[in-house]
Amino acid sequence: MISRRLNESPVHVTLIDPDKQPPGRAAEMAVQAEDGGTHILLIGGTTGVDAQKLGATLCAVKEVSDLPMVIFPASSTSISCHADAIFFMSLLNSRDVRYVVREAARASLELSRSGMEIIPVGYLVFEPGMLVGRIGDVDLIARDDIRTAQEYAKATELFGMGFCYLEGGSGVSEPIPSGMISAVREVIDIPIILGGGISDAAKAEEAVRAGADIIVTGTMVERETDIEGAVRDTVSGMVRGWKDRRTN
Ligand code: 1GP
Repeated sequence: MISRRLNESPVHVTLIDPDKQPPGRAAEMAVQAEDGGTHILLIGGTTGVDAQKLGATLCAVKEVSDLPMVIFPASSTSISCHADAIFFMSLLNSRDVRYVVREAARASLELSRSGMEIIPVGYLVFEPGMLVGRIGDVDLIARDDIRTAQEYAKATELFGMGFCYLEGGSGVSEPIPSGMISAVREVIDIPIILGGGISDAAKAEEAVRAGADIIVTGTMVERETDIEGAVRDTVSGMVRGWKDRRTN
């Protein structure tokens, strides 16, 4: 059960976007991330990922890695029988009802028949949001608007979603501030997934210390030549942050 793994802390997730490299390269990245100690592979991207591209990357990765593979869907067509699980997501602060619920509803019957593990995730996008902010027509949460973030996060929990995903936007220079993460942590008990701008161990450590349970890194893995080393350092930073959090 991937949800059970995600409920342990801290969990490092490597995001692989099938639109960014050919399947063979994605497989190499997965092996190096696995050797560095990542726990889960998240496969998907905001644009340019059709079912064929998604399936090809999942198949290539499956041949070389035993890590659980979770789909990070962009729409109702982001489904593949080659994955182990899928984030069943609602982009709660989108202005477009398609991203709040319509795409999820469209996928729901096929998903429930697929046998794939379905992981319900409330997805909240913060400034600057980057590509997902634009494509998702997001009413971005300001980085210092603690009240709005807490309200959305609490709604995520009250809706019964298992995970609250705080997204700063892929490729952003700085992750969501630690003060914002800890403010969200104060009002919910469900695990917090944090993504966007985690580019080194220190940032991962700070985010986990503040209250993130699961860290997603994408750009770091795309840019690094030593993926294994970068992931290993990031995981070590997360463990340090987690120990501090437990003792404070
Ligand atoms: C996925 O946004 C994250 O949610 C990934 O962000 O590419 O900045 O690691 P990075």
